[in-house]
Amino acid sequence: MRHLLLAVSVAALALGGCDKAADGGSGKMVVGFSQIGSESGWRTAETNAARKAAEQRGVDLRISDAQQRQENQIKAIRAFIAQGVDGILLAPVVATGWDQVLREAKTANIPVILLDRQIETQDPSLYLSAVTSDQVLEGRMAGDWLVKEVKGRDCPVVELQGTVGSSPAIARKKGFDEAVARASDVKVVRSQSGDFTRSKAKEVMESAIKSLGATKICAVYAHNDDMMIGAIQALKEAGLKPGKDVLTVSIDAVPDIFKAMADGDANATVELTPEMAAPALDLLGAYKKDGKAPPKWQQTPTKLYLPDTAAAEYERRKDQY
Ligand code: GZL
Repeated sequence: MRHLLLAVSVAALALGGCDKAADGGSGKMVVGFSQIGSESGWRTAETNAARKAAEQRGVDLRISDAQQRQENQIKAIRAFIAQGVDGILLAPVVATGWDQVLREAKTANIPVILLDRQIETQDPSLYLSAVTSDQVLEGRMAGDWLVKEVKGRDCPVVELQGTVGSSPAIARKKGFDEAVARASDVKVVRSQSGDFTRSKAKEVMESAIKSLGATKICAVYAHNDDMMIGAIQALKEAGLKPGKDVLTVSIDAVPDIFKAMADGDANATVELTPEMAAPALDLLGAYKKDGKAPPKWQQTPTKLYLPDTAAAEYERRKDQY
């Protein structure tokens, strides 16, 4: 009988005290952040901004780097659940395959907030809210700029897509296609994933130049600036002048694209703020306090930048990344 009592009291302590176990008695809100990796300058900036936001709010933020693999993100979420954290931030590397593990978080009463990317699910109750930009708008803005820039001239475009199956890659393609569909002269002649990285995008651009012919490319549209930086290297190595012979438009507004614009090697970028964790932690804090569900989507702003402000924008941003 004594053993049974002991077993029951240990179990009760573990269950009842899981919040206590998570914060180790510090009294701080404990949040697990399943981050994708460090595939781009923007991603690294988001991680740094998340650390700063947690510090400013006195939140114990535990960041796990999934190195671009969904299975590592799922493992990290399960570990956060076992630790009994107060909330989970998830930047989902791809849009599908999250229902099971998010159901486990829901069963454990742990709210999940999506950062910078959306998921596809039949059950939106599986996450508390999503802090993201409007990624279709980003693609549309990039396409509208290019259509205006070429003014009716015939313009074959190479598109460097983000990670296959990720919400930004799907949405940014959709938005760009909608914008250029209205202009018969602007046509995507090659569209391939550069996985949001400089190195993969450089390879894809090199093979596009080889197969299409250097003089046949009027513009490059990249789903993020890091891929555009890789493409710019490939274009230069092929003897082309990016920003002049070949127009460029990409997304993120990282310092290096402003440097490229100031050097005359790039033409346009659409801004995406890396400050996604701050609003997410505020939403989480408010929810933990009053239990009122926030709006399902907290949209971050979108803005187009051109070379005329590039030098100043580079100076303003270079220390944030
Ligand atoms: C978009 C974000 C993308 C960035 C890339 O919200 O998920 O992932 O545009 C990053 O730089 O890799």
